[in-house]
Amino acid sequence: MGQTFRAATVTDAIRQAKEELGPDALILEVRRSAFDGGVEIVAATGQTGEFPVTGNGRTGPLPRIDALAALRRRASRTGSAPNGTSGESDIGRSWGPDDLDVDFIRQCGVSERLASDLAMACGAGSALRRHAAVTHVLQRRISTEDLVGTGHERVVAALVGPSGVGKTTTIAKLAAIFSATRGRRVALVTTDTYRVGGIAQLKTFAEILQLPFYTVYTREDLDHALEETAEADLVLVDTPGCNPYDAAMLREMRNLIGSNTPVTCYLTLAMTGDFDELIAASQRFALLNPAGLIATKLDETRRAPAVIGLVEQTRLPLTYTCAGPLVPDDIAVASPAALADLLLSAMEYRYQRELVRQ
Ligand SMILES: Nc1nc2c(ncn2[C@@H]2O[C@H](COP(=O)(O)OP(=O)(O)O)[C@@H](O)[C@H]2O)c(=O)[nH]1
Ligand SMILES: [Mg+2]
Repeated sequence: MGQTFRAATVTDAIRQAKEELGPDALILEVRRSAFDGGVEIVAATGQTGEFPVTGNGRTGPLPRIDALAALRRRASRTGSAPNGTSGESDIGRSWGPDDLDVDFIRQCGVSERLASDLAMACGAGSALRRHAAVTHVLQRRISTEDLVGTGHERVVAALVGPSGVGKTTTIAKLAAIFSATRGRRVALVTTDTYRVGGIAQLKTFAEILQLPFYTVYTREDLDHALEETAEADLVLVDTPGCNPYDAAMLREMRNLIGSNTPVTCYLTLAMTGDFDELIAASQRFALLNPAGLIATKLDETRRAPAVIGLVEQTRLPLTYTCAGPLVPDDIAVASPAALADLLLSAMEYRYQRELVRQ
């Protein structure tokens, strides 16, 4: 196991590692820090025999070992080669996207054209070039943006979505990160007065983080809470799980937070769901006019690239991705590079599985 060092630049992080572990420190991994835009390196003393093969996939690790290329070569030698090139080497396959890669990406809900461009990019020569090529394609075709800008304008954001997708957990993660590490004044509001324990869940986080907390039953309550929290830079509004097919509940929610209020809604969806259902839910939640998407439970699926299809189809910018329940660690700002990591790790997993099946 290595030790993690965080700093603004790689040089600074390496200096820290060498001070701590000695001049022979081995740098095992370099990755972007998901939140403060700095870097993290994992280093160990020179004598260690341990060597982690991949990063956690969430914070944009730079791949050191080209596992995907190795797996593709083995898959092609053992007969499951794409484009009918079984038994041939990689040479001669660079002229077009790999059909199996296109199929896999299409199955994640991505359009034929984007899947083809992504699969083509996945064929790039080295792991780093592949990552750069996929990131480049995503940069042009998929929009991502942070819910809170770099300025200090006040943001009032409500997380809306079906039940159990992780709205309350994500609010706790955002509240912890923005108040503790980004120094923002955060206030919490809940409108989840339906479910037993709905209020208590967020109230507990508010107490732990020592943040102002308001429970809102009516539009007047909300106006009052927003007045009371006028000093806060970020007000996070939790909402009850809403059945996308319950039109009355959606309207009720729109009347509370979705119309003539300074609240911006973010649609939160768990990526474990069936893709068509996710699209249907996003169409139903359009009533609340969401400004962006938050994708959760990416850790519980092997079809994580579905998030690319979802962003492509809904045309909503992706703000955050969550890949685990831990507060506040399991959240990352969405970016084309992070989505490229997701896609490439899912492809790697697919190749590994194919090899095991043979
Ligand atoms: N594996 C995993 N679990 C999550 C994630 N986000 C939330 N959860 C869990 O999902 C469950 C429901 O979360 P909750 O925040 O109460 O959902 P809500 O009904 O949308 O507010 C809880 O057990 C959370 O710990 C995630 O990204 N990955
Ligand atoms: Mg909740």
